[in-house]
Amino acid sequence: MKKAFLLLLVLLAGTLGQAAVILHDTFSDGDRTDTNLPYESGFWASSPADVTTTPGNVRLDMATSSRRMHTYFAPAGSPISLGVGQKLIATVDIIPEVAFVASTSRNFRFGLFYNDTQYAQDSVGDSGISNGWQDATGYAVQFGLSDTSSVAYARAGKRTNLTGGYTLLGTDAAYTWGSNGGQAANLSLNTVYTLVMSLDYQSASEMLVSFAFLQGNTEIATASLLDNGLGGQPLYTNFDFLLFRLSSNAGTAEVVNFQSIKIEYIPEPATLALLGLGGLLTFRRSR
Ligand SMILES: [Ca+2]
Ligand SMILES: [Ca+2]
Ligand SMILES: [Ca+2]
Repeated sequence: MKKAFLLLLVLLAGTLGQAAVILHDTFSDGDRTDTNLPYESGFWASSPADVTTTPGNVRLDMATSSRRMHTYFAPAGSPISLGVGQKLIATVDIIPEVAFVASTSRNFRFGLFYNDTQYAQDSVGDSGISNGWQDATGYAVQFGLSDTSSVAYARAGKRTNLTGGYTLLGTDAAYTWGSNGGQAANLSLNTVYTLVMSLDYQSASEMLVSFAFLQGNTEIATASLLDNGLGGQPLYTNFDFLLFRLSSNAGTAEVVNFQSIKIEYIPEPATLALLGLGGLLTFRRSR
């Protein structure tokens, strides 16, 4: 009896808050266009001629105009739907290459979104196809990359204007932004940096959006936003794609090399713990 009880405790601990990997693509096959969740998903380019893929690397060659890349982490029509207490976390490794281009613009942008239609293809416009992304919902982060100490502050936002005809990530006015966070400053070329965007559905009325810019385990910059119904829009709880929009090489880098994209879903520890304890009590009584 005691042994079985201990075994149950161990099993329970293993279940608590365990992340489910929804997508983890490291492009090890040198192909960015194949999809086989959870380890492969098409990583679509607005300008495919500017993207070079080799095993482990998706290099986006930037110039003076914007480029986008997006990937789906859930099948069409089946978005990840967060319940209260659950989290969705995007972790992306990038390497800035060739040169930083000084700027104080927040030109490195990405977000977690949901749209009623998926566009699993290259050459999709800034507003989707037939402006389908104009009403896409979600949360975003924007910041600048720099090898100097002078660079725009990171901030997190909620896409709150869904009817103004705005592009998905190109127009600040489509968002309600949080206050300034830190700076991704004094960076080095040919170094892996990690972007972490976390959506924490803390209560029925609060979604906490958090961003961290890391080198290894060292936090270089953070930003956050608490959505308690900002912009007169409900909390967004459905997500199926991750989209990057680099507005220019300025404030980003001449080449941004994507190494890894990981999306994790974290169930609610409290509920699991209660269910587990309930199960344990039932188990003990029945013995
Ligand atoms: Ca692949
Ligand atoms: Ca739409
Ligand atoms: Ca370039």
